[in-house]
Amino acid sequence: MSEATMSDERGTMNVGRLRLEVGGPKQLPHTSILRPQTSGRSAFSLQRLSGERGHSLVELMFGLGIALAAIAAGYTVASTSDKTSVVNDQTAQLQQNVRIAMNLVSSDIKTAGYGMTGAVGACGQAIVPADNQPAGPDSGPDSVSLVTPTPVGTLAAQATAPFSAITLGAGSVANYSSEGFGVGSVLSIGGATPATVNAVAGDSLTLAATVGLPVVYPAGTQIFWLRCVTYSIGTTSAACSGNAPCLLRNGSAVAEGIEDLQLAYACDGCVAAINGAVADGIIDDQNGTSTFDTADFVSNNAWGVAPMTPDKIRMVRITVIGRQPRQDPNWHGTSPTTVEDHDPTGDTGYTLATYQQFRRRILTRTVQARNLGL
Ligand SMILES: [Ca+2]
Ligand SMILES: [Ca+2]
Ligand SMILES: [Ca+2]
Ligand SMILES: [Ca+2]
Repeated sequence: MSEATMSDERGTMNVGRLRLEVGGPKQLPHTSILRPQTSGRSAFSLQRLSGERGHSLVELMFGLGIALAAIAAGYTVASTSDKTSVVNDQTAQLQQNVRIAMNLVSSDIKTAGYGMTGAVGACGQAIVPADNQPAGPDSGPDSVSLVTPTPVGTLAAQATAPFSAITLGAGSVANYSSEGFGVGSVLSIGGATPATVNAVAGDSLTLAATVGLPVVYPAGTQIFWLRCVTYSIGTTSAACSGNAPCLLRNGSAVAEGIEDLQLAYACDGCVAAINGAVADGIIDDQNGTSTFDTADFVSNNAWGVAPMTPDKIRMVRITVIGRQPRQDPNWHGTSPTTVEDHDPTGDTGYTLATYQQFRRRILTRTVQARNLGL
């Protein structure tokens, strides 16, 4: 404090004196003190000049010091501000990535199935869980496969049962053929009637079976293509087409910076001791509390042994963990968080120091599967 005060005082004094020097004699007022008197004038000038010459270097150095200090302070503020700005941008991006991933997975789970009446591609059921390690604690992310509807077009003309062919709007088939739409594709007509494509000619589709129900679908009815999609986590830059990790949907990166996906399932009719494993519209009470709570979601199971099979799933608890793409050596984040049956400290290559240098966001959402058809 005392040093600062001294500096301030010296600065004020010196600044004043510097001004006197810079202003020069021609700016000085014609006061009686400075008014020239032949001999006195030269004495005054010599005295002033000699005095000023001695101080001006010190003053200059001091002034320079103040200027440098001011510049350094300004640089420090600007540099800190830049770093804060970068961190804020990355945090906002992280939030957005986690939300994108959650919205994709949760919306597909909500519509999983969509009136399917048999296997769709690799999906034997509307939801096919794939816990990382079904027999015990996980050492990585889960994946899940789902039957999802893609609207591919609308009926070009009314279809009145019985019918075994439909025609879509011009260009509909061409729009999706590159994605694999064609012979063998499973359809849902108007979200109500299932069908399978047997032959394709332009936008006319021959169906594998005749729709015999007494139904009429007017022109403009939406036709959905049911596909089995798989969500998983990519861990290499090749898989993610850029920075790893990422969320993959059928092998294509759909959200950056997603490190973990964990899923737990609540089911009805999946416990032999509860209502004889018959679904009764009430989520089975896994922990015997007589209330529906978080422990009624099953996180560690193969879902391959009756009665705990995928067709009994009614709700899904989804957790998405995102992290910033780059490590921040100055950041020492929270301790590793166990999500569902995945404790990251058990992962291959885990070290606490590295783990803590990533900023993370965890988002959990519970969704109801509404369209389970089987
Ligand atoms: Ca798991
Ligand atoms: Ca497990
Ligand atoms: Ca039940
Ligand atoms: Ca319970």
